[in-house]
Amino acid sequence: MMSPLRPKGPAPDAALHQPALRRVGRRLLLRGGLSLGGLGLLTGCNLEDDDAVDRALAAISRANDVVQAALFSGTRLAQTFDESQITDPFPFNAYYPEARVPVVDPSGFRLELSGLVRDTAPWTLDQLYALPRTSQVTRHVCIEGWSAIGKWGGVRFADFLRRIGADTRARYVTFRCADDYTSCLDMASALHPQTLLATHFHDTVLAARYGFPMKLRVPTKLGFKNPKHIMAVQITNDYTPGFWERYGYNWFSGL
Ligand SMILES: Nc1nc2c(c(=O)[nH]1)N[C@H]1C(S)=C(S)[C@@H](COP(=O)(O)O)O[C@H]1N2
Ligand SMILES: [Mo]
Repeated sequence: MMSPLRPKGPAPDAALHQPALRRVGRRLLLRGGLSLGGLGLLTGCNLEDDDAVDRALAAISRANDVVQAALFSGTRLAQTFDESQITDPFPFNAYYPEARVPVVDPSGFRLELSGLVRDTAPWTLDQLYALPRTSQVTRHVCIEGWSAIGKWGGVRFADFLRRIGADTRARYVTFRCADDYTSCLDMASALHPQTLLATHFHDTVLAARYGFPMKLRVPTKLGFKNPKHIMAVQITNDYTPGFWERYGYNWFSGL
């Protein structure tokens, strides 16, 4: 839907899926009873070619994100589950196969902080592990059509943001990861009480394939909005599309 600005690094399968994404977008649109003529009326565009249709669909998709973000309730909780319902084994997913999971050295690790934040001192893992930890059993829903229940533990991200003196009136929190993944989260979702800076999974330190040293667990969002292997956190008013958003996935992607 949006033009594919290729992120650097190895080309993921998504590059191949781009035309498929467009087809899906069109099919959904037409199934929703909107003809191309109707789309033209709605957007005030003359849809004479494929690019014009794609631009119109992209505009609707962006409007959808704005509406979803405006309707998001910062307090409505995602469903939680019993530990007996945990999915075992929990699926692994990334834009590359499991053999290429990044290896992060715990001893040298420092979480970098930047942007609209009072205290940008980097954090060691021991400092992060010493923070008050809560855990939740929630459902992870991947856009690729599977879901799984897991238990994540870590510090409430809202508490962490307050502790570092983040300006919580800023619009976004962006994440840079040890692979070439990036993600950009709206502040309301970052402050949601169930959003965790998760260092633990199933009561042990997060395994490499699940995002060591930490992932952001956001149970109110689709799986791809849960960045693994977080290296750096930035508080900002500037929107930077995340890894999958650059291939057309919707930025808000709430559940
Ligand atoms: N750093 C990083 N984070 C990522 C991804 C990735 O490729 N790299 N994939 C996302 C997607 S699409 C999903 S479904 C989940 C998968 O998490 P899991 O391996 O714990 O199931 O991680 C998300 N976070
Ligand atoms: Mo996903």
